[in-house]
Amino acid sequence: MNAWQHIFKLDPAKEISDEHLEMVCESGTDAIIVGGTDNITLDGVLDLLSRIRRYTVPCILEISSMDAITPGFDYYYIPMVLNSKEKKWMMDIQHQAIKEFVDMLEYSELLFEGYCILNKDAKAFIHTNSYLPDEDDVIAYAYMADKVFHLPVFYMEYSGTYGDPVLVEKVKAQLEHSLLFYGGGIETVQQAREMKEHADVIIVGNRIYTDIKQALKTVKAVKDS
Ligand code: 1GP
Repeated sequence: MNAWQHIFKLDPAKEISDEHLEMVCESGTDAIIVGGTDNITLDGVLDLLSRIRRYTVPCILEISSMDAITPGFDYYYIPMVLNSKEKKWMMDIQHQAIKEFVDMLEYSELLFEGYCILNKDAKAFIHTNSYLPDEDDVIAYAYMADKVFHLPVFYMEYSGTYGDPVLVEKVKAQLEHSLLFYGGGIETVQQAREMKEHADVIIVGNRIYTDIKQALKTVKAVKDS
């Protein structure tokens, strides 16, 4: 997992044809994350899981709803939203999930992500009652993820909009141990390359649904760079 560079994120609440799903799974990406914010149901998650399982690509559930947790994934990513104004999204939901599901999930399959949501219009930002941190705030969160909480991943989440590569570079310089994940608004080969220059892993989501060909090109773009 430490050598991963590119991940596609599929939303169980969105439709994807078998043909496009095959393209995504066979694209050479390092893994597929199943995750989203709205209308996440167990049926939707199970349907996508069984369809992705036809392929060999590793499959991860990013847990956003306790009602949609199921065995069968290779890994489970659990966001801890550092810039939420409510402790619930940083600590309490995760605490509850561990209490309820600890027997079902192997510890080695779990990965806690220090999430920093940086697009104020993103559904996840609104849903988790987050505030928009300034640059110094973000860098301090990166420090906390890396050196206080020792989280394996610090995730700069711009979901739906393209972020600031200069800030991504500054955050990367702050991290000694945590991997830097960047996600949000990657639509072109150039954007994929620009963010991958500093982030360890880029995550491409929405582009799969708006222009599958461009989305697929982001894989080669980062693998060749
Ligand atoms: C969303 O970070 C991912 O959680 C990817 O964002 O959908 O904007 O590509 P996009």
